[in-house]
Amino acid sequence: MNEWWRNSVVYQIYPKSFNDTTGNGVGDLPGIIEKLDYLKKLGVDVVWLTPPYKSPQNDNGYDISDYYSIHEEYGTMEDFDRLLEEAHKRDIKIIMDIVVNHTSTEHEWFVESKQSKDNPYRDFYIWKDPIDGAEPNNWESKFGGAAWKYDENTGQYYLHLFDVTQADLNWENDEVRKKVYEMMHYWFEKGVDGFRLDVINLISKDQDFPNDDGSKAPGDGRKFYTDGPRVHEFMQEMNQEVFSKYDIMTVGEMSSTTIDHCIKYTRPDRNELSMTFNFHHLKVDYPNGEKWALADFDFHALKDILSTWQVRMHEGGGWNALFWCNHDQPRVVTRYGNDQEYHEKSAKMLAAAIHMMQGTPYIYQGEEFGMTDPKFNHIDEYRDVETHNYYKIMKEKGMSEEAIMEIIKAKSRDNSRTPVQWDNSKNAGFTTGTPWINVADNYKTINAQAALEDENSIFYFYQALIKLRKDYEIITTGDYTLLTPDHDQVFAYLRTSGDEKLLVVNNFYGKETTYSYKEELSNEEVNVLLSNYDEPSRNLSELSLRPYESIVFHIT
Ligand code: TEU
Repeated sequence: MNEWWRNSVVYQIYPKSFNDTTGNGVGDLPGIIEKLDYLKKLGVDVVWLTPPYKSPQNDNGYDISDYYSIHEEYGTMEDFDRLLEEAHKRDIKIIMDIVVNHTSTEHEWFVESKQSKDNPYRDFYIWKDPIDGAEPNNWESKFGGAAWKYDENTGQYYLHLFDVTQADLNWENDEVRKKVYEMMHYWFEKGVDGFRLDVINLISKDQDFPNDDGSKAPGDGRKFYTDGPRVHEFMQEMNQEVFSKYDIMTVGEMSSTTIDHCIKYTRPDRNELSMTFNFHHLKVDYPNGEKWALADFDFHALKDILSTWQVRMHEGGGWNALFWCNHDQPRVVTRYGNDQEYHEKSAKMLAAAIHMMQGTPYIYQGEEFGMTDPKFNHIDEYRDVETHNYYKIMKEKGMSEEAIMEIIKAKSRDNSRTPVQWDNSKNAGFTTGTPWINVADNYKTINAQAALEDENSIFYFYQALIKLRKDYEIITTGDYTLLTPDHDQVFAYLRTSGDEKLLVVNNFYGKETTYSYKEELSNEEVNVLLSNYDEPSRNLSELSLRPYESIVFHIT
């Protein structure tokens, strides 16, 4: 099998916020075509498009009402075909985000399903009788509140693990699976190069639908459907029926998963997926596992989690997707870096820290020139359904407006959804109209054009990292060892392949520090491949590191 995706770099586009060519304030597909040369310059191999399908947009497209058409504000199917063609001309592949755990309640299957208990589509979704006049169990929606919604008309509840307008499909139903595979073929026959599969590890539910007694925190029901009973069987069937027939890549988004499961999902001989996203390294700033609360990130936990996944996935023959940012996460430079004094240094350091690991790196739009959280102060500036749900929940709990907004400012998914800052003109060059969500204030200084004009910019650092992956096979294949489990500031690791080594040293803080590479060095040649400062120290037995300094050494 040709596994081109192992040394590829993927760029994620959230179309709504990428580039608007019509002036309606919403990004569109022609806007993506306009920027393909920019992406080519950056050097990425693959573009991942978050869902561009027809949708009422309650969850910005993750609520699909028709898998076979393009959301009107984004353009037409002709625009999509042109995008695919223009991307391919430039040797850029396109992978589609596909959401098959649930559909919009406006999807025709659900519209039919809720008509009556004996409708042929009834069993496409998960309907249950009330128990003692209430919800069938105590599972919670990931966006807050109960995961069940009562339907007056038929007297039953339907399951929605996300928004109430996102009804979970019933994967036990053979007909559902058949329809999903049929739809997947449609996109592959068009020529798309792969899929990112939304929350794909949640599709198989424990058919007893038990109450969660909370004995294993969190008691929200997730243990009864996360990496559920038949999930690997379904993935193998999907692979057999669809993926195996094309030269494509697949990446599964895995909510609250484990390493053992991710090895199963991605070990080539099991024929499931190419790679998985997991989120454990992005929960080290969740106090007691709670997203909606504030804490500094736990640096030791971060090193430990990333390193454990590196080592165990490698040993188990699995494959990681590497990333700091996506459309659900705050911007990493604000979160684990410093978006003020050390904006440029910390953005570059974070980039090197993740890109030199084993796996396939993902860059989220704007990350390549250091976009930050917008730090909106008022709830009216936020658009995200999850943010608004939590605002209500925290209000009901009696939390002060000020305390709520401090949390939302740090945690809202809208942190990554503000328009891409292309230049310093009005609305950052994103739109000539009124953007659907405000542009961050710092667009006059942090923007793509300024980055392109400065040879020392974050953009060119990402470009260099992508190029290193092409030039040094060890980045794709080498073993991984964490060198500094106990250092309070330094995350240093070694990649090894035969006699060749890559030593990657990152100072994660705004204070100077030192690091000593303990290995004996005799005749080896030591070269600096990349650094975010001029003239980095080369004395490996006593490296002095400046604030957020990052150095990649090649030792042969
Ligand atoms: O996200 C799934 C998911 O579990 C999260 O990252 C989610 O945003 C988080 O739990 C909220 O705190 C995927 C998509 O990436 C996200 O945008 C969708 O809203 C969600 O699925 C539902 O389709």
